Amino acid sequence: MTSRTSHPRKDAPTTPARRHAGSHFLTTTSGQIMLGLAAAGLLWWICRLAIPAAAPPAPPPGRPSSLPASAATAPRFAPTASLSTAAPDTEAEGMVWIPGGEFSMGCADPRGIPYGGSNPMADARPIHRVSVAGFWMDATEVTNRQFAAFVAATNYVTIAEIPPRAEDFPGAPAENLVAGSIVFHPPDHPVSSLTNHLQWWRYVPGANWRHPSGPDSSIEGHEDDPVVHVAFPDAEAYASWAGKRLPTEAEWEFAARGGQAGNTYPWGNTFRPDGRWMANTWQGRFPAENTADDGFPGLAPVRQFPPNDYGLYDMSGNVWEWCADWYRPDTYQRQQAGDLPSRNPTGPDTSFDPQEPGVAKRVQRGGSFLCTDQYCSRYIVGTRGKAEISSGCNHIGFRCVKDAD
Ligand SMILES: [Ca+2]
Ligand SMILES: [Ca+2]
Repeated sequence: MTSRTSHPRKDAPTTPARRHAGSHFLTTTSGQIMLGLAAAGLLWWICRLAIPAAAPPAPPPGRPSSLPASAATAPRFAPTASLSTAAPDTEAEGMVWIPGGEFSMGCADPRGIPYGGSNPMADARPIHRVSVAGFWMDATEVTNRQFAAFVAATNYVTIAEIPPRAEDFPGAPAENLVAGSIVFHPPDHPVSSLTNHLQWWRYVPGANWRHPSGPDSSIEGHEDDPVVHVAFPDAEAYASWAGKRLPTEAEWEFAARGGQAGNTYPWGNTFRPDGRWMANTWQGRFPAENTADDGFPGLAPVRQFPPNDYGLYDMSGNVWEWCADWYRPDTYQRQQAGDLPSRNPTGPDTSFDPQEPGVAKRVQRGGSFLCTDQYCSRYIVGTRGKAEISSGCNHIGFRCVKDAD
């Protein structure tokens, strides 16, 4: 559906694990090729990773500087009606049972609320009623330890580890045909504008899940950190191997809300209740100043912050989490209108992002350790993110779900 996904491919890779990518194989290949071409123009294209393409617009004149969270979130939400489905008798190791039910999905305009940032989040409206069946969900983001077990069992090779092929990009300089991924690299000085994210994103040859910051970095001692540099097909491949699947966006949000209705965060409406840090986000002036007041300047091992009412950790912050749905900004409008189902929704059939027409994107949720009220405040539970499906990054991970047997 994009120039990348339709790029011709003459043969297939031979590693058995590659077959896990299934129908996404062509996408995987072409995406990796693009990642290898680290020219500035392509980097600009690739680096738009679930973050605003430009500085979000300033609040309109006359907007109150601060609204109580209840005023910003409550009016259009209705109570969650959880199903009475008890957890199945069988255990699911490392997973918690999410009972399912009907809930109000979406986000009120968060501008003007504390920690709400300045992005109107229009793609998360209208707030609308959605129902999901019960399911199991990983209590945590998938960790390096878990992903290593998958790779050991399958010899799976992630997109970021595969060098691009010269024949797919005739004329590309050989030095650009290198495997790698996108890494956050903060500038050593404050930036005057947040419109140019090339100021803090770099394509790093040799960066991948084993080497999150580049070839000289390692996951040794970080086994309980969430795995990163996983593109969408990589996450799907892990889920398939584990007998699981990626959550739909509706499942993810139902779970993140923990049975509550209309809260700003998975834990409530106060960003720091009683002064406690509830998620791994960014403190300081983004992107140059990182005070790490929450204890973690970068990734945190999973389970470092309190779980939500369903027992799920890090549903806000730490790493973005891939969802199964294609991204479109009008998905909620179509669901509200009955054009898309509101019962166990799986999203639209195709992707479209007016910021980058023709680029295939899946939904991501929850924000990351880089989220701040100055930029991309998508730790707010009802907000939505999106990313090009073949692009990994050192703040993108995932967790899985599983249906009841
Ligand atoms: Ca932090
Ligand atoms: Ca997360």
